[in-house]
Amino acid sequence: MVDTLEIPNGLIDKLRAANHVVVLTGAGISAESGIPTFRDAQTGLWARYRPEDLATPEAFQRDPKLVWEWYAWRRELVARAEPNPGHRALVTLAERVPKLTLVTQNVDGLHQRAGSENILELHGNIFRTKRFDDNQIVEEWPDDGEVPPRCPATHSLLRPDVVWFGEMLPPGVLAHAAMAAGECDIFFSVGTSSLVFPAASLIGETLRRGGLTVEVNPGETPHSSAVSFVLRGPAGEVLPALLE
Ligand code: BV8
Repeated sequence: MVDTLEIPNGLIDKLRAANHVVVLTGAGISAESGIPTFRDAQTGLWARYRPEDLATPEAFQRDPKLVWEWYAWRRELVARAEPNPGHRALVTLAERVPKLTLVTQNVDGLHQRAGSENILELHGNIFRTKRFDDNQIVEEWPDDGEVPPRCPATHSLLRPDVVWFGEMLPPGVLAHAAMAAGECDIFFSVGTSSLVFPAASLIGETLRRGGLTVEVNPGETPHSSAVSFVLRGPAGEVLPALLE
């Protein structure tokens, strides 16, 4: 519990003095909304599936129905979930600091539903759908029972508008996130195992120039020994405590 985990005064003072704060979030910030993380051994999404079996273009070409239904199941799960105090604390933080750049690896849209704005979605959004052939977003398709559905105009198979392993991230979004990490006063890494690239390399843009870095995570990550502050607890408790 956070009350056994003191928020260092030095960090509170730095946060109050900060002009530009970057927050990078991962699946961990949605864990307290009931969304399984990717690597949580017990309930993790990967516990039942291996990433290369589902989150790759090859997997979709191999078994489009399996991949579509896995995302449909996750969309259902997320639609029933609610943003948690961790998401909401970031909305408040954006009101407190002159500039907050929120970068997320999550595709669940919970930051938007909490009220955050101008979110940099590095890996897309599970509620957007696009043509497999040419990546054009498609808003509607016939509910004719075909799985995956097809674009009514071109008949291309449809897929979620998320970045799969082996696919490039949206270039503009990644460049914006890297620029923010390169100039911010504080970089928060919240609820991410920091194992997936290039997202996991963003903190390096801050570390390299001796900027302040904070890890919010109940568990260790490859960055734990390098960051300025480690707040070893759940985001839903640690982030609100930062604002007290
Ligand atoms: C790319 C969207 C250029 C889809 C995701 C071989 C071939 C091709 C590429 C590679 C390769 N080898 C390596 C790569 C690069 C690859 C990669 O990084 N692989 C890893 C596995 C090594 N990256 C890519 O492919 C990227 N593209 O590089 O393109 C390229 C192209 C061709 C060839 C070479 C290079 C694309 C990566 C994006 C993949 N898409 N998501 C979907 O959602 O289905 S990744 C997905 O996994 C998430 O988006 C996220 O990024 C990642 C999961 O990480 P986390 O969010 O950190 O979640 P995780 O479960 O791991 O950790 C949760 C954490 O929360 C834990 O630390 C836990 O302790 C903590 N936690 C738990 N509870 C709480 C908490 N924290 C706070 N509070 C709590 N309550």
